[in-house]
Amino acid sequence: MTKSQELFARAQKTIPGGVNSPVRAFKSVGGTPLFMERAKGAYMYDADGKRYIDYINSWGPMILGHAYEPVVKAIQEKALGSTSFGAPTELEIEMAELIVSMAPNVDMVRMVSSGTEACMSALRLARGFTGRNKFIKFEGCYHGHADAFLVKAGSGVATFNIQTIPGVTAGVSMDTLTAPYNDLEAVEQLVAENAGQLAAIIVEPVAGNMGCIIPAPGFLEGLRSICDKEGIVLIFDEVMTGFRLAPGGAQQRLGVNADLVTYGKVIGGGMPVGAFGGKREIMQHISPSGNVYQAGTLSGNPIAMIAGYTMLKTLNDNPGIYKELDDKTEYLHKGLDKALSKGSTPFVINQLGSMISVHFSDKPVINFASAASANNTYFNQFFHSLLDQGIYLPPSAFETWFISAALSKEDIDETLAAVEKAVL
Ligand code: HOZ
Repeated sequence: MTKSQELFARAQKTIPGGVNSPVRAFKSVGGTPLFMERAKGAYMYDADGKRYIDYINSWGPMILGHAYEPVVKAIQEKALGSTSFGAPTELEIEMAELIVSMAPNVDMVRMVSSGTEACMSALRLARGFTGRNKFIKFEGCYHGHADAFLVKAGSGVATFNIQTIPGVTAGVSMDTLTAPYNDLEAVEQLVAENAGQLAAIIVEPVAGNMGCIIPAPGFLEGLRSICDKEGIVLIFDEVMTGFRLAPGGAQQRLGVNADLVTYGKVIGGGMPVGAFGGKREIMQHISPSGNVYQAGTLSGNPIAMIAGYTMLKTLNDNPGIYKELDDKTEYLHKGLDKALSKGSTPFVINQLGSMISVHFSDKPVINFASAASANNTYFNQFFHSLLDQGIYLPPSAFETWFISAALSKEDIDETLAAVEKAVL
């Protein structure tokens, strides 16, 4: 029995399913989740001491690799001055100023403790601002686990194929309208059928919770113009793309601005941090300057702030990192193309910047339906073969692989050699 197997058996006695977030449980790919002990740079080491090249990177935050020294040192120093005040600090202003300077079209920002909170609060704000209740989300997009978003959601909900979520009331979900990703016509139809009732359209500008799915040319621009015409708040969920695709996230990289943007993952440097921000005229409706209530004891927590600030400052001061990340991911993309072509199973590689994923499908993967119809049983075999060879991919075809700056060309070559073995 491995140490991970022992730990998993023990964990299941006191933690539901043995994990604190469902996708980690390996339930869809089968087998025992690996319990991690430590990580440095591009590598994670499990409880049995085995090394893995990491393509999850904590589901996105570790863009500079694990235990990035300046972040670790900043946390250590900050902790000496107390781990929480529940009162404002200058560091929070510095963080807000840095975010506003990096993100296009963000005049004001509110810090929270997770991407879920960020999306939940942005939706409440859009509703409070417009005085409307309904909103549109896209099938297979995941905006955290607040009730209103758990309708045709991606990530774990898609991985476990949960159609109806007990505890999410019909009353809450009836205001959630859904359209297929990349389908502007479906959005236009919903908007026409619900004229004057839509508070928001929320979208992952590059979808990352059904594998990686790229917005079709004109899709985001189309959403922008529908929202402008109808007075609907356009929310970009940049929890995955924010500060990853460019210093100014997907808004900057793809050249489309949202009215509100939500952040998580990279913004916390590995600590529990989220944020939502946007135009001043909307943001000032948040309490206490307005009446849309939103709060958090640990919001703006000093340790979380210093980790996130140090990470963002590094990215802001070294924009060359983005080119490096893109080049590495392109190299991986080309190599995967070559290695997977040696096998007989058709595949699709979707990539934008340092987000990439593989679907085993013979047709383009452009939305949830095409992601779900891929050969996900084959993905599970592929996943396990790579895991045995020391390559740690997300344990689901409905997740994106995230590349870190710590990953070397040699690591990618090692990965590609493992991919060749996996498909032959
Ligand atoms: N929501 C994350 C994937 N999209 C999973 C987080 C986790 O299990 O740690």
